[in-house]
Amino acid sequence: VSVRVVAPAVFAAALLLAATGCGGSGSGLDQITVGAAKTYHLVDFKPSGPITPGKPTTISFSIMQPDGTVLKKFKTGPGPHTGVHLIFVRDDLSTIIHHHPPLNGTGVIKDSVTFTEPGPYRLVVDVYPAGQLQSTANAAESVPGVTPAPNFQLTQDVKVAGAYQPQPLPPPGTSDTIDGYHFSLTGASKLKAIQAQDVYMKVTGPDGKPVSFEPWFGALAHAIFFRKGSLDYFHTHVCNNVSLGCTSIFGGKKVVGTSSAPGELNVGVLLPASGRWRMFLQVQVDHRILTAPFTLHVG
Ligand SMILES: [Cu+2]
Repeated sequence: VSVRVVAPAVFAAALLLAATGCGGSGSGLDQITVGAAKTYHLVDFKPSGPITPGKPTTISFSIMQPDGTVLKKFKTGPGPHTGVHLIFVRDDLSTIIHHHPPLNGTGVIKDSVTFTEPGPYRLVVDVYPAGQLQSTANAAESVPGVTPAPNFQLTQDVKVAGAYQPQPLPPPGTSDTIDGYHFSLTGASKLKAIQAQDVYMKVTGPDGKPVSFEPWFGALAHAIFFRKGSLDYFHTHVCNNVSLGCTSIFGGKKVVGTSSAPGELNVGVLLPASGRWRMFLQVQVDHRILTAPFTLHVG
C-alpha cells in the first residue's frame, strides 16, 4: 500500500496548504477566518461554553454558505473525500479526536464526542460539499487555471474544562507502540517544507507479524498533521487501489494510493511550513482504531 505523489512541484504558498491529499489549512489563509463575509463559515456552534470532560458531549453546528443558505448536501461515495470530517486537536498536540459524523440532510451536523483531557482544543471541520464551491475564498483555488480543491476547512476553538497541563512535544522518534501494535517510521529525518516526500511506515501486531489494514472512513490509513504553535493542518490518505475516490487531485497534482505489502504504508507528506509538526497516523486493524503520533522536524 503506498501513496505516490505524481508530478510534485513547488507552487504558491497559499496553494500548498491544499496541495495534496485532503489538503490543509493554516495561518497563511486569512480568508478562512470564521464569520468573514461571502465565505463559508460555522454558525450555531454548540455547546457555547466549556465542555465537561469524561462524558459524551453533543457537538452541533451548521455551515453557512456564501449565499446565506445552510449547506445541506455533501459529497458521497467511496474513499475518504466525502461528507464532513471533524478533527479536534489539543493545543499541545498531545491528542486528537477524528470523527466523520453521520449526516442527516438537515444541515445541522451533530456529533457525540467524549473528551478525556482538559484544555484548549482546535476543531478543524474539513468539508466536502456536493457540487461546486460557491466561494473561492475558503479554498486556495482562486488561482487561474487551477482545479478547485474539493474541500475546505473551517475552525473553531473549543475548551474542555479542568486544569490544563500542557505536555511538551516529544522529540522526533522513529517508533511508537500503541496497544501492543508497533509502528516503525523511516524516511522522516530530512523532511523539508514545500517538498513532496514519502515517509515509510511499517506496522506489526502484538504477534510481530505485519498487520492487515482494514478500510476506515474510506482509507487504509489517515495521516493528520498539525504544526506546533500555529496548529496549521494537513491531511493525506493511504488507500488500496480498489478504493475508488481516494485519489486526490489539486492543481494538476495527484496523490494516488497503490497496493503493496501488508503492514506497509508509504505516506505522502507535503507540509506548507517548517517547524515542529505532529503526525497522527490512524489505521484500523483487528477492528480497532489505532492512532500513532510522531513528532516531525521539518526544515
Ligand atoms: Cu482522513
